[in-house]
Amino acid sequence: MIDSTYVPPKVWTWEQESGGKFARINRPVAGATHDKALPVGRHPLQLYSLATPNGVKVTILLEELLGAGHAGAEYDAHLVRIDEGEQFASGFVEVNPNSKIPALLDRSRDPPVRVFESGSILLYLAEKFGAFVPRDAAGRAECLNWLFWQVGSTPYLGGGFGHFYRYAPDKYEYPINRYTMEVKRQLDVLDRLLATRRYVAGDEYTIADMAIWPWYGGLVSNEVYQAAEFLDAQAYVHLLRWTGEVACRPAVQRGRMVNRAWGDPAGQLRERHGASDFDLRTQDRLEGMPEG
Ligand SMILES: N[C@@H](CCC(=O)N[C@@H](CS)C(=O)NCC(=O)O)C(=O)O
Repeated sequence: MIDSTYVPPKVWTWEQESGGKFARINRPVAGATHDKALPVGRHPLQLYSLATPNGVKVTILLEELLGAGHAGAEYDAHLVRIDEGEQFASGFVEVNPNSKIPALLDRSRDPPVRVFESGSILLYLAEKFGAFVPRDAAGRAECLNWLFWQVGSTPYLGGGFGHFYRYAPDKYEYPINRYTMEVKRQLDVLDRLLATRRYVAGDEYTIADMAIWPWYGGLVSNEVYQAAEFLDAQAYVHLLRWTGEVACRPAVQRGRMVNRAWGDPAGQLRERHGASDFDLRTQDRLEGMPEG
């Protein structure tokens, strides 16, 4: 099947926008586009993010750490509007030269430590607080197997399937088929795994669950790319069981709200600067709930 008659030139040049949802911010070069310092709050950890699945991984872990009593995990979460190019501000580029959310600055160390790439942030925080990574060698290896599986596999889901199925200005059968094949294979990998164990790495809930849930849990519960029907998500029963179980965790419910700037206002906490920031939101939701 031929989708297009495009013949690549000898040397590609950047001449026009390609169209599509994020075409306006896409560039073939790195670096800052403008001078702007990052805001800094009062807590040791400064997070610069947005509640996309990559952002939510980190806010879930921070809320889990705080829920488990690690007071040193207090954080300020600053909203980065990637649709407005804020990831190209000079201050952001200093923390993440790759210009992608999430990015973290640990100001409890001198000099402060920058951490970027969501998988790296999860591991950094889990090691800093000694939590959510098994201590034994076999358990730790299995947890990291799945953490790195997510980091390596999800670009096929996001940049591949999500782009061509949801965001591309025109729908082409060839790339949608190619990436649907791969995404369904990945869903089957997880479904078979979760048929044999409660959590991704075993009996223990770990950073591997926190990395995988926002993407693959989001996909089968129709929150990511609205593709659950297209992918026949109801067939992945073990993945759905785990998705529901993780979704019920209070820290997950808090974490997914942080730096969220779209959708139901009751599910948004655009900036988080303290635990009490959730109280008003919770109140809003409870007031809107039917009683029993
Ligand atoms: N591998 C990176 C991916 C991060 C990423 O792609 N972030 C997206 C939002 S989910 C972003 O900041 N996009 C802005 C851009 O591409 O300019 C990670 O896991 O942290």
